[in-house]
Amino acid sequence: MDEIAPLWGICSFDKIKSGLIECRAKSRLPENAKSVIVACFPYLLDKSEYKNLNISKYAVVTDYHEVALNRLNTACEKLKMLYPEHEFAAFADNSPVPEVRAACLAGLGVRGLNSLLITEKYGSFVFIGEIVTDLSLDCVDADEKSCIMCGKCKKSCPASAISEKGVDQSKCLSAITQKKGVLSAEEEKLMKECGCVWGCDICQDVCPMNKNAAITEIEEFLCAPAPHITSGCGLEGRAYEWRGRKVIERNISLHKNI
Ligand code: B12
Repeated sequence: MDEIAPLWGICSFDKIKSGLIECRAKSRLPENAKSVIVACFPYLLDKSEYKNLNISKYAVVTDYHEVALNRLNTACEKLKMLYPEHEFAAFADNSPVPEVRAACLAGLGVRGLNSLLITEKYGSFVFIGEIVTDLSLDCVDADEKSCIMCGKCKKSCPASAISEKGVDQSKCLSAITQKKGVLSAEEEKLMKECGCVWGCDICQDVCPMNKNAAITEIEEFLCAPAPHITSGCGLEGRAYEWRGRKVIERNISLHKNI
């Protein structure tokens, strides 16, 4: 697994079973799932790669769904050769697994007030992916811990989406940038003020636990950064491709009118 991801751990499926997310991918879960191998894929780049940044840092690198799934599927193939009678299914993001929770249980970090996993080495700038298997593995099953609760993310969120109850998805600016159709005047104003065409990093950028976050060593992320998107630019292989051109062009046009 060390070749697949620089940070990984294992939690038992039983611990997350009650919080599974309803989605199409749920049908791929192995019957009798017992363990979840959770992997973190750090994505922070050197500051010099963020010149003229107009999208969230997670979207600057090659689409993480592809990168994480390629790597995790390679691991699944190897595991299947070692344990042919067992099932291994890889997921990343589009997953029934509540990934932040699973990562905390696997001992990979703590849950931030901003609801994100914060790791010691890479801060919260990691993607999460996992392999669910019916093989019984030694599980960490750590106690879920919270961040230092300084409240900076809550205070800095321009949409007041963060509270002790969690993140209000209907308010979160990252979700607004993904919305289809016509935005409300309030939503447009927020987007214009923040100047981000896709996603939002404010709650991560102000987090003191991210101060010394290490840069990624993942080749696929280092090789083709695209920090700035413009009208008509290619969407292929990027994390925002799934949302389609209409939404991206609408967001870009909002920033032209500032
Ligand atoms: C829906 C979703 C969103 C929504 C809603 C986010 C939200 N916070 O609710 C929107 C579109 C807004 C969003 C935005 C972002 N997202 Co998102 N998102 C998801 C997705 C697909 C599902 C999350 C979910 O609904 N989980 C269900 C809930 C119930 O799970 P949970 O929060 O763990 O639930 C438990 C908690 O409620 C827990 N609990 C809550 N508080 C506490 C506190 C304590 C102390 C304890 C013990 C327990 C606890 O009890 C529940 C029971 O299980 C996940 C992928 C996945 N499959 O998990 C990615 C994911 C969380 N997103 C990710 C990312 C990168 C982002 C953005 C940073 C992208 C960006 N830059 O714009 C932003 C961050 C915004 C933010 N601060 O949350 C990453 C996070 C990586 C990390 N380091 O944590 C994930 C894991 C995707 C991935 N594979 O990497 N996202």
